[in-house]
Amino acid sequence: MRMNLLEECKGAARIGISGHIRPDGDCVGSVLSLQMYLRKCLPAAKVKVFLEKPADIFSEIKGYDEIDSDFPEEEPFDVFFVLDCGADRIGEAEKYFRTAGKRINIDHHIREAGSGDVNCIDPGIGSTCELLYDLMDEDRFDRDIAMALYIGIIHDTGVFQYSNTTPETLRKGAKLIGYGFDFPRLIRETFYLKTYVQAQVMGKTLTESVRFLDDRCIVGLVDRETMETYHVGPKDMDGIVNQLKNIKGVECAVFLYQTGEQEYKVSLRSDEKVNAAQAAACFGGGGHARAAGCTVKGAFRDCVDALICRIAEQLQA
Ligand SMILES: [Mn+2]
Repeated sequence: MRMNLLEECKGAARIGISGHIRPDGDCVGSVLSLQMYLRKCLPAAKVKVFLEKPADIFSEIKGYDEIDSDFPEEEPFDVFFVLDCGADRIGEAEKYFRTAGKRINIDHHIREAGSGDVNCIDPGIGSTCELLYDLMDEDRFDRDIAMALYIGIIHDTGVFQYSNTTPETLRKGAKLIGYGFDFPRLIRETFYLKTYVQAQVMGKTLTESVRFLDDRCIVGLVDRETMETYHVGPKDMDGIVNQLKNIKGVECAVFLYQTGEQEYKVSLRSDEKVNAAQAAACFGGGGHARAAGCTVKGAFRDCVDALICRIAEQLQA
């Protein structure tokens, strides 16, 4: 299960790194911390990150400006890393993965198998950054690496709030803030701060939300019209599902935004009773027990009915 990062990269002259489309804090933190770590430990190797352009709230992480989001043609890489997902979610970077000499997959999502030649998949760990922390040598950490790992950990644990936070997670967090970056500001600016329109869309979604199953399940929607009126995209809707979940009595929150005429992207958040990953898997999605996602197709009412039906089965079990 555990691998030796530097051993796996031994002799490699060209190393590529990628993560999932719509990169979140854990994805950006993990690809950039790995880039910094490999450059530091293997100075002879050329290390490069290929990733869909992340939100600019992450621009303070070292290496952000060097991220390649154009996916130019490149010679095959000796080693190619896929972090925080499988090779099916890396978008255009898949072409590098396919041709690489050695493929390495590091992830913490619930999956049947890794997609690499070497895999380190641990769904028992709260974030890919926490998993990378274990794979890296603490003695090689510096302020920039520590900050990148910290951002990933806070984003995937909801700032040490979700049940995926363990005593180990907190010990690692404690060690990381010892490097002296301004963590209260990072938490506020990358996790909590919203633009005015983001707050407006969240408010509108909460106001128009509907509860089902004796108010234990709540559904919120942002349709295309709203996205056009407010000029918001998927990145602007982060956090809405958590806000729905924070309503008293709600055991499962369902947030949908429209991606096509009859297509919706779904995020699920749940308490112990509902396994969100299991519900999402019914629609070809996945994730974690308490937080998962999928895409549903059809008329909105039918999509909601189907989702509620899966959740009801679990709530009533
Ligand atoms: Mn993650």
